[in-house]
Amino acid sequence: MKLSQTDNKLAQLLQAELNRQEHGLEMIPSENFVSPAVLEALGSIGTNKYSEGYPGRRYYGGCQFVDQIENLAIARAKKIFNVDHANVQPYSGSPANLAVYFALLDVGDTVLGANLSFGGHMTHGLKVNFSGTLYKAVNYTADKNGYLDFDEIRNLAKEHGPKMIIAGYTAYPRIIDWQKFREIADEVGAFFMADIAHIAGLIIGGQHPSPTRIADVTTTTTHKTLRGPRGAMILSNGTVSNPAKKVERIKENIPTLIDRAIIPGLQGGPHNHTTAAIAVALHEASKPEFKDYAKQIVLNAKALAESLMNEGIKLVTDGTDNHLMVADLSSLGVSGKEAETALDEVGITVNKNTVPFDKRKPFDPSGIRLGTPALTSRGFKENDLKIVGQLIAKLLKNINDASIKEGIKKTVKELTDKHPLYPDLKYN
Ligand code: DSN
Repeated sequence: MKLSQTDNKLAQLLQAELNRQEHGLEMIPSENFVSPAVLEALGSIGTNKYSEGYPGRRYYGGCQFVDQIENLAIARAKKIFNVDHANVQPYSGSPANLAVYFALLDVGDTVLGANLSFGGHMTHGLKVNFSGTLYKAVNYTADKNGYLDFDEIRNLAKEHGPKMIIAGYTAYPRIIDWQKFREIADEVGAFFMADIAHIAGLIIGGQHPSPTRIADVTTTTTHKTLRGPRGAMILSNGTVSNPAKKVERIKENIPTLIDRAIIPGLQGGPHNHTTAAIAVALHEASKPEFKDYAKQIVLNAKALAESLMNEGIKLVTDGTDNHLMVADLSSLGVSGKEAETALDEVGITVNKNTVPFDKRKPFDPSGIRLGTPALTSRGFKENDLKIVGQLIAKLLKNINDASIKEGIKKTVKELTDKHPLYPDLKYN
C-alpha cells in the first residue's frame, strides 16, 4: 500500500518538503539533490538486513547479497579516490571522524584542527564536542584576509606537539594545500587527517587536488558535492591485517585500526540501504558527465561571487575557488540571522555563518554561507547565478521592503520553473 494511503499525514509533510525543494533556491553548500537512482537504492530493502561485521566475516547469516553490495561500494570508492582501503560503514560524517580519533589516539591526546568560527567543523576540536572534551584540542584560525595561515599552523604544531593534525573545512572558499599540512605533520610526528566532506565531488571531478595519497587518513560524507545519500566513508592506505592479530598504531596499520574502530569500536549494523545508495552515487560520479558537473559547480560559484561583489557585497578572501563563499554583511548593517530569515521568506535558502574574527556570536553572526552544488544539479548555469547574486544583493540592501520581496519571489519562481527538480516524484 502506498504511503499516502497508510499515513497520509506523513505523506503530506513529505510533499510539502518536496515542494519547498522544488520551488526554492537551495544554496546551503553542504546540501545537494540526489538522482532518482540514488533515491531508489536508498529506499530499498537493504534497510531490512542486519550484517554486523565486514563482507565475508559477518555476525549474521543471509549476508551473501549485502556482502556483494558492500564490496561493490568499497571497490568503487577505492578506484575513484585512488586508495588501498575504504570503509563505507560510518553512519555520517561526525561518526566517521570520531572513528578516526578512536582508531589513532588515546583520550587526552592533543589534536590540532581549525576553529569552527574560521570554517572548521565541530569534530575538529570544538570545546563542547567529543573532540574538544575527550581530547586536548588546539585550534588554528586564518590570516586577516581569511586564508589558511601556515605560519600559525606550524607554530601551534611545534608548541603543542599534536598527535593528529586535521585539515578540511565547512566554510573555506579556497584550494587547500595538502602537502603543506603533510610537511608540518611530519615535522612534529603527527598523523595527518584530511576531511574532504565538502569537496569530495570536486576532487573526483578534477576541480580540487586530492589528499588521499598525502594524508594518513581521509574522511568524507557522501551527501554533499559527491551527490549521494547521507552517509560517510573513511579512506586510507595499507592493508587490513588478520582480525586475530594485535596491531600497533602506525601508518601501515591504519586500515585495520579504522575497521576495528567502526566495529566493534563504535557501531553495530551497517545501513545496507545507504551502502547501496553510496555504490550508485560512486558509479554516477565515475562517469565523464560528473567531471562536467564538478566544473560547472565551480564556474557557477565564481559567477555568483562576481555578481555579489559587483553589487558591493564583501566576500571572505574576496572570491572563491570551489563550491562556496562566505559573505560578510557587517557593512550592510544586516546580521547573518536577519539575512537568513529574509532570504528564506523569498525562497532562497542559505545559512548564517561566522566570518573570520567575527565580533558577533555564532547564533547571530556577521555572515551568510552560500554554495552552488544543489543549483548546479538542477541545471543552473553562470547566467542564472548572476541573476541569483543580483536578487540576493537587492534583498539584503532592502531587507524590509515588501514590494521588492514580492518581485524577487517572482524571479525565483521563474528560475525554478525553468529548471525542474523531480518532475516525476509525488508523495500525496
Ligand atoms: N553540517 C555540515 C555543513 O553544513 O557544512 C558540516 O557537517
